[in-house]
Amino acid sequence: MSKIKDLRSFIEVLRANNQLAEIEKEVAIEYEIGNVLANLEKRNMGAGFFKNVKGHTIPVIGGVLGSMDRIALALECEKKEINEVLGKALDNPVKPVKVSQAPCQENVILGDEVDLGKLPIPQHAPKDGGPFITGGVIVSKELNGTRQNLSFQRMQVKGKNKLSIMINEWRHLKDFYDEAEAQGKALPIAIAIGVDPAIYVGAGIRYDGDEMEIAGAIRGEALEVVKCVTSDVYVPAQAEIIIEAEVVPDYREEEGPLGEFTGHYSDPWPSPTLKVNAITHRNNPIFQTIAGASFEHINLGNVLPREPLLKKFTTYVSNGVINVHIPPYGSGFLALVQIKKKNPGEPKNVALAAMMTYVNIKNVIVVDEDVDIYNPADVMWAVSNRVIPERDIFYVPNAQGHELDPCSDNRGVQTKMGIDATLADDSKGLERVVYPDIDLSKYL
Ligand SMILES: Cc1cc2nc3c(=O)[nH]c(=O)nc-3n(C[C@H](O)[C@H](O)[C@H](O)COP(=O)(O)O)c2cc1C
Ligand SMILES: [Mn+2]
Repeated sequence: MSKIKDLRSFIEVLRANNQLAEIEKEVAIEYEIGNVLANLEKRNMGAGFFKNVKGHTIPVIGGVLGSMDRIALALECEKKEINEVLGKALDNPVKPVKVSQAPCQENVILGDEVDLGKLPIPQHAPKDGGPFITGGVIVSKELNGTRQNLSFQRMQVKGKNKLSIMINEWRHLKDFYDEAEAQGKALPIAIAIGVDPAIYVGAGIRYDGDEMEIAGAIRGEALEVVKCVTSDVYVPAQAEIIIEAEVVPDYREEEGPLGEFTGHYSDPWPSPTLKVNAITHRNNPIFQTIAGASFEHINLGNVLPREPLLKKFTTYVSNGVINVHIPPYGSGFLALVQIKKKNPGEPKNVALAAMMTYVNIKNVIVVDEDVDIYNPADVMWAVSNRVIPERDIFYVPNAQGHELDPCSDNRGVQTKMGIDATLADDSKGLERVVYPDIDLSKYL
């Protein structure tokens, strides 16, 4: 059995592995939490746990899954096994189990007592349009059925019991909401804040079923869900905080701007709104947040959900593929492939396969087995040492990319680029200098 079953137990794991920055100093909800999180990320100093938030009694944690090291801790595997663990989870879903009592309902706030202002909802980036819930997992259920779904949607606070919610195209929540709206009905949903990181990982993945099953598969056991107090949506039992709400039909209101995954601000957007009917929470709850444009945002939305298929597509083209990575510093537009090549043309075929995996993937760099794809310095070293541009770089003009990419047009049309950064077979028989890894604790 996993020792991680909720956010609290994972915080213990982070603490034990020096991946937690514990901040006792009082911090402001406007900009200061976001700024500290961004600076922790730049210096690779762990998740930020803010114990003392000005004007609030609830502590805030952010950046929980902001690095591959912390993701490996969450998935209880080595960094290089992350793709494999997720690929296996997708192939072996484990359905959740219903329970009648749950920690997330230790405290119940209903009706007029509901006040979103009592939750420490941060304003992260300097030009964000207001406080946003960004680290809430939306649990939805189709109106006339039993199918549930997990996803992330940004939500701006618009009142004591009112939020806006941005629901993009090609989302399961959009299917559920469109169906409800066509009948003129509100769609009940719930927002789970602060859960087992396996549930966060599941929520970022597109899967044609209940993503709680993917979270269960990651843990290797059925996860517990409990019925909401005001609806028949089933939510993760160990969540810190649950906001029970409904998406109102036939109404749109502008929300935004917000720092997006490209590292740029998105424009304000007319979005549906949520009416909040209840807030339930554990005793001494912890509020979890994800800063916009942070590595955590990109890891959950672009890296983890896409690496398993990237591995499949590139391996289909070459069985010499060792590992793949979509680094968060590339906004999901860059893919790295590590390969043991047998043919000089192989890296180019592999790069083309990577471009086909997802429209977002624009630039692909293929490296040899001696290059660490989790280390940007090593990748840049390979590009600097092993690339002859006219031989190794190729372009695919007018291909489909992502419309938020600053280098694409409004339909997302753009040029894709492949770089073969593997050492050419005829390259003077050079040998790389390698110092073996050692355990430095013996010396320090
Ligand atoms: C931090 C974060 C924020 C996101 N914000 C939004 C959002 O505001 N609107 C949206 O539609 N998708 C957003 N996404 C993407 C979806 O949550 C993601 O594609 C998810 O897999 C959708 O679930 P589905 O496949 O069940 O529809 C976000 C993802 C992450 C990780
Ligand atoms: Mn889904």
